[in-house]
Amino acid sequence: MLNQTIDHDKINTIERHFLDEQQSHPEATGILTSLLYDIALAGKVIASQTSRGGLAEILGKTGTTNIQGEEVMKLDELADRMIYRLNDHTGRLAVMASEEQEDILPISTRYPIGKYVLLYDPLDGSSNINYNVSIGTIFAIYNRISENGPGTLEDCLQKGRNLVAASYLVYGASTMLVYTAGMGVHGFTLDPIVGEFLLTHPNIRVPEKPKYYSVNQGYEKYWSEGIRRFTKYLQGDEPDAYGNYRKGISLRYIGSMVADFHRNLLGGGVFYYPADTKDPRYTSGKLRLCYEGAPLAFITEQAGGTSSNGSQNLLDLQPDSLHQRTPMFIGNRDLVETAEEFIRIYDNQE
Ligand code: AHM
Ligand code: MG
Repeated sequence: MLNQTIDHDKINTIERHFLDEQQSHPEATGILTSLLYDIALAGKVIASQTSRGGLAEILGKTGTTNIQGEEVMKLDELADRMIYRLNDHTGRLAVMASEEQEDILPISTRYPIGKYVLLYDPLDGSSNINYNVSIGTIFAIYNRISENGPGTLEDCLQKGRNLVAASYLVYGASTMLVYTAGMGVHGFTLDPIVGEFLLTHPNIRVPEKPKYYSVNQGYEKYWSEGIRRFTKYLQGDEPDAYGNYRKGISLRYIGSMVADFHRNLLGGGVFYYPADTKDPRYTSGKLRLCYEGAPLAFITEQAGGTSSNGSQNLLDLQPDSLHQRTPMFIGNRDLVETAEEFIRIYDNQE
């Protein structure tokens, strides 16, 4: 139950917030608003499943591997199917694509075709599922670029710059949904009793002073010279290109990018998953441009931060394939730019 002392005039539900934003676009048809609401609903359903964890006997491996060659957990499949099913019949989408599926996901001919394109990572950080550690979901929404008929692969392979909206949910101690539709970044916390997302973090801005760096330091031996020195710089042990040292910042690494990203968005910092110089599978890093990089890059930029693959803004990269991987640096602008500088100087990368 909501606390009786709360001023109800100030309670902003996610629906009310979406509608308010829609009103500042007189040309808006309301379809995007409805689509965002569909996403919030999918998030609520997934949150209810993740919070039940082992109780619902949904943990454990299914014995199959996904397109990335990783083991698929039951909860991943559930989230994947849930998002598709909640969105395939609404008439708002032309096509979908999921990190768990090899090809684009067409809309059945039984249903009307819409004008938007939805890409999603149904459960990010799935290696953490069995340990009751925070995981998340990421959504990317584009306008279709094909003229008519069923949506195409080309509709899904757009630069992040074309994003209309992006959102993630983090299933942590509480469930939060954070989104941007190009008018700032806003965060909502799920009230599990009322079953509604309430606005708790309006207009999120990356704090100017970063607190954290987030990277899997266990892979240090696979890093390039530039990444190694950049990390030392973050620890306060290496000067930047101008000979300046910074005060060391704390390392925090959960291993669920959404959760690591979320903490750094609110606390300030940089998350990076660099290229691996030894493992041929990860020479472009591990994370996926379309499902993870681009949507979080859009959110960061809207919050005053930036992103890079080491030399270029993630939003400017044209994906060639749905599951393309990319090295990723994301967070406070000065730290991301300093990472680029180290890479330029020590790894001769332009
Ligand atoms: P996933 O989408 O299959 O869960 O993989 C992505 C995850 C990210 O959430 C996280 O940042 C990264 O993989 C962790 O990888 P590692 O264990 O190599 O540090
Ligand atoms: Mg992922």
